[in-house]
Amino acid sequence: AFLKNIIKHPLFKSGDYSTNLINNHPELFDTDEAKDRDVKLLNYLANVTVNGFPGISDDTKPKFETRSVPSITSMASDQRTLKHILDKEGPDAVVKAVLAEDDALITDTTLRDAHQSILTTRLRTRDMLELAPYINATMKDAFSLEMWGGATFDVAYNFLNESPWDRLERLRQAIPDIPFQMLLRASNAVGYKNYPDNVIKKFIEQSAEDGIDVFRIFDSLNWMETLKLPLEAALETGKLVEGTVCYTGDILDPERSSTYTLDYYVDMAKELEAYGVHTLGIKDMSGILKPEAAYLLVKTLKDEVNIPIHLHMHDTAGNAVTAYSRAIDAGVDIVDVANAAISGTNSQPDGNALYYARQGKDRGVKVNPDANDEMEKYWSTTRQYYKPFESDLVSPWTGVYKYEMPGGQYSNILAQARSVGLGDRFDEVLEMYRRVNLLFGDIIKVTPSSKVVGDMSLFMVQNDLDEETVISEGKNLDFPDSVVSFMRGEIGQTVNGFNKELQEVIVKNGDIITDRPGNHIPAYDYEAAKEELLEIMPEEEIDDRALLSNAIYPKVFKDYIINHETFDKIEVLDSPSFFYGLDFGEEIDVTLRNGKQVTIKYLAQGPVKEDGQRTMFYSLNGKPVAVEVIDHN
Ligand code: 3PY
Ligand code: ZN
Repeated sequence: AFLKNIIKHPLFKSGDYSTNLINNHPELFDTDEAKDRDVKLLNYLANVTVNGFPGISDDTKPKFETRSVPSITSMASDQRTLKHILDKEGPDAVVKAVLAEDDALITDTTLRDAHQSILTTRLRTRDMLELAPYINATMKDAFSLEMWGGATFDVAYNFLNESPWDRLERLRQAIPDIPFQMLLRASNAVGYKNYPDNVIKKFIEQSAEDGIDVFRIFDSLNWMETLKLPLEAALETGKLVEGTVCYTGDILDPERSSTYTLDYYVDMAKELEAYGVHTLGIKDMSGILKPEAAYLLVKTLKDEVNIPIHLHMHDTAGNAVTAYSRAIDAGVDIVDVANAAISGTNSQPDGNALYYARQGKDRGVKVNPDANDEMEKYWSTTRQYYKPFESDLVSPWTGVYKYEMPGGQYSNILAQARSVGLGDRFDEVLEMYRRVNLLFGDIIKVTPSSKVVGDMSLFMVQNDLDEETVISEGKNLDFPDSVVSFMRGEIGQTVNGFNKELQEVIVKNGDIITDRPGNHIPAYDYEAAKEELLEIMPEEEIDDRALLSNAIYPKVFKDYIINHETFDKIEVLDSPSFFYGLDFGEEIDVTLRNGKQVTIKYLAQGPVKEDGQRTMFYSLNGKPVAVEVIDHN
């Protein structure tokens, strides 16, 4: 009878809650509790402890430094920010304010592109939220925070078990004073293919409603035809719309390309301006805009267009601070930087480095260097949690000038190459990437067109093909889906058109389109989708957000819903526990979304049973709880 409550057991009290005690007396643990909502957290912890987290191979949980959150000392609460101007007076007033600014402004990308580029987009909402009040208090001079879009949408669902909409909503509450910016891949939205027009429009409306202030919209082939519809939809929201030109080639080197000349960029910029966008984005997704090219491009564009110019670069080659500095000399209005701790290499350059680079110049850059230093401490401790997801690029790589590969792609393609046994031939893959670009007619390479070039490069190296044999033998080959789709015109038309011979062997008997892909995609049937979702979620939860996520990522979204049913609100777990589970005897306090506090302690694990399950023993608020988990090892 004295064993009725394990907490009172002398061995338990003395801290000797050994596996034996627990295994010998499983009846002490209330397994019914496992159905309870809070206990779903235990299901998750048990699972991650036994089976690990996808992409993390360490068996033992590393010891992490204690993370301190900087305290807010001075609150300039009456400062009028661009967010206030946008909300009260609209986007044109923001444009005016930006143009009136002497110094260059910044967009901070730490919450989106920086971690997308160097931590494989794994940064969790919880780690953003903890710093959010400090960000709001200290970054009021910023043009914007890029915190949504790109790959963050699917990765949140797919790998982090959290909703990107929820991230937007919660960050919005915590950061009310700074404009939020998202990256939208034109008609590919936040995905890799063209979506129906009624999905693109609704997605933009919903994003605006939920808190996006600045839409940076680009097309992966710089094709105006696919840009128009999303630009129009975004303009209708009353938010700020950044029409974007992707940069490739080298305007300083006429030998490199007769396509991507200074005139090419000026023409597209003017077209976008005429379309009514508020700012012009120059998106150097690979980080290949050389410093003097940056000067020339910005100087020319400042003469040719009247809207603010916003330059986005990656620091892959190590030259981005110099390039930004030259762009500032030439009059650029806004540049994209990241916090030092998640900056450099294929991420954006460090805002503070740029600040110091501009000292002694007439035009500075509006950053708060002391606040950045404080945040650097927070982010560098945080970055350690994500170490298994770090990209392989740890030092500057000037090879990017030759290969023109976007920031986030290098590590992806390296992983892909390794997975198909081409790890040792990676140099060949890179060189093939350069050649495939030319074979495809010298195209813009950014998501999703960059993936097409990457897939084709791997395919050609793997099959020992070159430019000639790919055409002579192509009829008998099954090309990667992305390549077939691209050659059919399904992501749009390229600047120089398709190579007809190549198109024929790749597409074979399939249809080819030459107009806007959206013209060929039937409208999305939201009613039918709702019916389908009713099978896995309650009606009251099927809102527009759910429908949109399902429209863009049907499988990823449904998997998330099903998983979420099992694990519930695991976003409340701290990242070390989320990625590694708990160590034996480790105790954590968790604040649930409803504000309730729970204390969880990991006591022991049972052996694998015949049915492949293990029993994992925890205490939850002092109460013993056992949960069953399938051991996949
Ligand atoms: C994205 O589309 O996610 C990008 O960051 C492209 O550069
Ligand atoms: Zn980028």
